[in-house]
Amino acid sequence: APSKPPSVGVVGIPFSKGQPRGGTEHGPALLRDYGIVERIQDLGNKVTDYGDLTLDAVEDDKPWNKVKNPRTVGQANRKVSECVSKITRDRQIALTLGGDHSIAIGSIHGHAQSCPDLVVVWIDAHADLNTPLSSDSGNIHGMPLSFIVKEMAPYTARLPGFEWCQPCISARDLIYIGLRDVDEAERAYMTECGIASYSMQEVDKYGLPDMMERVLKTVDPTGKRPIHLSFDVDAMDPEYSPSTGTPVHGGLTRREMYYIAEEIAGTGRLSCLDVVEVNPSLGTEADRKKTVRTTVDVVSHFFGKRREGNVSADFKMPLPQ
Ligand code: Z70
Ligand code: MN
Ligand code: MN
Repeated sequence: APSKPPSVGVVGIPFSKGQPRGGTEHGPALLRDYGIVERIQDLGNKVTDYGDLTLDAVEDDKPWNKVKNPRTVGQANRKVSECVSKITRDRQIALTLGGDHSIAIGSIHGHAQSCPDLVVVWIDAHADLNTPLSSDSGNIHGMPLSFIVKEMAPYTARLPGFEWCQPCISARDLIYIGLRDVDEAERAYMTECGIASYSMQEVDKYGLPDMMERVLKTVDPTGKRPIHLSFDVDAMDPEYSPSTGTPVHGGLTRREMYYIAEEIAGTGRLSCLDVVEVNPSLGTEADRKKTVRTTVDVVSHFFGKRREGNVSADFKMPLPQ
């Protein structure tokens, strides 16, 4: 176990151009207003808040075939990469507050600049492995991993705005949890490249304890490598996180996410956590509350909160005089 509590660097990424619905650019404000930074601090972590990135739309950003906003998404991710690279180089855990899931391109890329031996755990209802050629929607938030995984190079195309971006992880260093809405091309790529997946089918089959043991053994049998955890809140069932762009029924429960988060925290190797696809503009006020509450609760378990209870370093036990 690490002798001193980890130090965390938080950055907001107010971005929505990887998908068609406005609102994810307000994700960071919603999470901050609900007290996400204080919650992590109160667990004994040293937190540095780097504020929100300033991300502008590129003018005359014409679609590339079906792909929307390529230059805007490319330029934003270049900034995300630089920021996450800096945070993780200083040995802080990076916490990125999205924003839609396209921001994981920059987040993983930047993390890999500082920690080239990282592994990626991708928790999502979707595989986000479409290429600019296979995508039906043209939304880049459904494609981030196609830019990042080396084995995807033969199947994909270069996009304007992404000249800076090179694939930086191997297919064997990526694992999915929670999938239940995977496109045909994505399934074919996963099989071709040999990407391991614990879809909801495997969650049901193995149960969480056995599954998490397999997840960690599969990507890191010796238990030494830094973990990049990309958490799309639509991995959870819409009952818990309704305010997101593409809710899919049959997802992870709050309790299952607590288990996953506590197991990941227990490795002591979490090095970057993306929290993406919170969209405060979708649903009712009650939906928004539910979503932010669940999300912040889950994040607190990634940063040390345990259901068995926590004792802080400065706790003084009341004793009889
Ligand atoms: C579909 C696509 C997606 C999130 C939707 C959906 C992708 N496979 N990802 N919502 N978070 O458009 O490529
Ligand atoms: Mn996603
Ligand atoms: Mn998703």
